[in-house]
Amino acid sequence: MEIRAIQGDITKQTDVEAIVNAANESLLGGGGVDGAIHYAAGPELLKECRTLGGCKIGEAKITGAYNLPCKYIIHTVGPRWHGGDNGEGEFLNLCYKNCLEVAMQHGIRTIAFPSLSTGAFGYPVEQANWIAVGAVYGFVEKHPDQFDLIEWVCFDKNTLKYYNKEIELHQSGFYEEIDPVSKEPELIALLSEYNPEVHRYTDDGFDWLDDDGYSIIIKRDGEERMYVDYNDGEFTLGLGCWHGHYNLYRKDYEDLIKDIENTLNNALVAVTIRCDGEWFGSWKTPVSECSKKELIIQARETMHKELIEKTKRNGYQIECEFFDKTKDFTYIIDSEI
Ligand code: AR6
Repeated sequence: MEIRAIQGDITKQTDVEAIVNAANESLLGGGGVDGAIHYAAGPELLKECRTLGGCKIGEAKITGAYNLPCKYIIHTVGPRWHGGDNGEGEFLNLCYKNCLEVAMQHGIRTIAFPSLSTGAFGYPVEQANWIAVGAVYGFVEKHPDQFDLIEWVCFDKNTLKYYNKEIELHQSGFYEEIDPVSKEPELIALLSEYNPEVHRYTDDGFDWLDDDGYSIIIKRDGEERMYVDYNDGEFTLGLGCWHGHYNLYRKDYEDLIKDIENTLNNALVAVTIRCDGEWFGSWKTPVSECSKKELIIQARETMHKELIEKTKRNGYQIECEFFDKTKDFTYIIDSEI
């Protein structure tokens, strides 16, 4: 079973039984890949399409392929991009799922997709790629042994680059989920020389933890300095005023371990900005990017417009907190007007 992306013209693919068409609701042809497929398949395709009664966004319908080298064409209608908050992702996901479902029903084992929705329908390819590749990997996981080849035939190099990137991430295990409960001993071992306190939901003040959740706290001179929690499907790392979340993907867990190690080595710094004593946000940064100039740039990136105006008038503070408290420092940024 192979999942891949190649560059080419989908109408010329000879190694698949079916190709997918990025159609519109009428199924009566159009521009882009739809136009190319109708042109290459010949007028008989349009005749068959007329009998189908159109197709809704996210659905898939199958026809013969006529003059094309493959056997079938699966027509689907991708979502038009309206900014991303209008269910575009779900519809795009449905397109891939339904095409594969139809293919499976027809015993099709090799299939080529174009980059659905990323042409005339305006879906940004850097957002369509992870939905598309995720949908295919998700389907294949649920239906193993049903396909021999699923590929994207990308018209241009840039599109190919984005699909390849996502496929590589899936193949490298980036999206594999780790078991957080089995990681508890590993985390405790990593922190063992700092006398970690481990808490569960039965402990006083920890009833916010789930049954399988845990909270590992490191104190220095009696004061909480760093913590690592697993709860509600994610890890949290806290240092001083900053905390960050890490999901259960293997790659994210590796980032968590790196961040813990860097925190313990005082190579990771928690930065907080305050204006008139009020907290306005925290983030983490490597110690190598902690010059006053760099921190001001980072601060500006996190601030909304109103806050920028306020800090210009009243000035602000940038606090840097290390695991080793003695290294903490604060920059006072005077008003800029
Ligand atoms: N082979 C492979 N990919 C192609 C080909 C080809 N021959 N031709 C274009 N592409 P689009 P959409 C790429 O616009 O965004 C039609 O008018 C193209 O570069 O074809 O889903 C329909 O009738 C892009 O990366 O599909 C609908 O009205 C990708 O295919 C509407 O466009 C998709 O671009 C559908 O829009």
